[in-house]
Amino acid sequence: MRRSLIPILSSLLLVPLLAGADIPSFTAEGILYCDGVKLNVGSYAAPLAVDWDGDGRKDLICGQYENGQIRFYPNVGTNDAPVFDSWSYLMDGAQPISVPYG
Ligand SMILES: [Ca+2]
Repeated sequence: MRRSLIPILSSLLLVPLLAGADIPSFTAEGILYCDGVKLNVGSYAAPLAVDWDGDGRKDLICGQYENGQIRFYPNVGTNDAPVFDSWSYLMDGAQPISVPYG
């Protein structure tokens, strides 16, 4: 079963997505947490699940409205049960990457 990340208000939901369905069917699986706190990137979250660090586990990359910065949440759990306990901004040298926003 594929899963999808859905931004809802300022939190993120991880929801199952039925692969191959003409009309996707979503069921709420739960709000994502980071280090025990609701994962919140402010408004207009733009999430993507991808193995960013190459360890075989899908991480969370999430754009945020504020300053157009991009957060990286490494997955320390599994692909079926992701766990996030820290995050950092994606950097370009010493500066956080910032993309146009608004
Ligand atoms: Ca990874």
